[in-house]
Amino acid sequence: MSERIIIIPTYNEKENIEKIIRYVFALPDEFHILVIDDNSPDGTADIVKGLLSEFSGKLFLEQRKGKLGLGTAYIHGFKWCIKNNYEFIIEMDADFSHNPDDLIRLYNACKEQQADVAVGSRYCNGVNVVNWPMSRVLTSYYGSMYVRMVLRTPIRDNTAGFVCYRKKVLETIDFSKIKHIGYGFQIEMKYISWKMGFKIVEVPIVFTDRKEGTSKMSKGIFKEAILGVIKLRWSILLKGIDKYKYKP
Ligand SMILES: Nc1nc2c(ncn2[C@@H]2O[C@H](COP(=O)(O)OP(=O)(O)OP(=O)(O)O)[C@@H](O)[C@H]2O)c(=O)[nH]1
Ligand SMILES: [Mg+2]
Repeated sequence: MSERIIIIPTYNEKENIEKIIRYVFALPDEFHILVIDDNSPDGTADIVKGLLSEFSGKLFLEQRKGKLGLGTAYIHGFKWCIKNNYEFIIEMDADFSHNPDDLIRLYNACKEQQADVAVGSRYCNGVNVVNWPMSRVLTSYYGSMYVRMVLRTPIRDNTAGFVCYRKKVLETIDFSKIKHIGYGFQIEMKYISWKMGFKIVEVPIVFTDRKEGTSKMSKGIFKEAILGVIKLRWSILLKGIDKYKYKP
């Protein structure tokens, strides 16, 4: 039984999913993988199903009925990982933008530096993004600065999707209170963890644009984040962080 697991949400990732699964299982350190597929029309889930017996006991698949968004996919995965008693729960994209070789550094930041949340960060030392068009680099970089200003957090890469959480962080958060589904979800999770007093460490990573498959980013996801951070700040100022605490 591994104490660490990666959640990979997928929507139409047939070009990437088998490669990334094989890559992770070929790493010297053991990580389990949970794929959350939203009924991808390109048959991503069938590819995963074809690998389940080969990687029995360390590869898992959860299928949802349709495209319900990244945030709810992760929440579904978090609940599954808590139930199955994993101590370190890592978010990672399927498209190789996050280099699986960095997984161990995220894990070590939690295990050895006693972080509760380790964020794979593009903006620790300048900008570490490869192959993104300049417009997207600027949007992401200044977007993250905007979030820092509004929320007054020390976190540099607020929209990062390569993150390791200790189980106790996820057990403390009441997921029914998380409102965002896109980038806003990543911002909200980090902000709430920080406000609750958990220790957050940023680990520098290089983020590379996807080579295969297509982006699921949309203008709606972007707008949700812009307004969402202002609402989030106000909500916590007015109602306090306790509203986000899970009460069994
Ligand atoms: N289960 C599920 N996965 C999703 C959904 N939307 C995106 N994903 C997955 O979430 C990860 C991140 O999505 P991406 O499309 O790579 O988003 P991005 O990284 O902002 O954009 P690009 O890298 O430009 O494609 C990928 O593994 C997607 O397949 C969704 O609604 N449901
Ligand atoms: Mg991507």
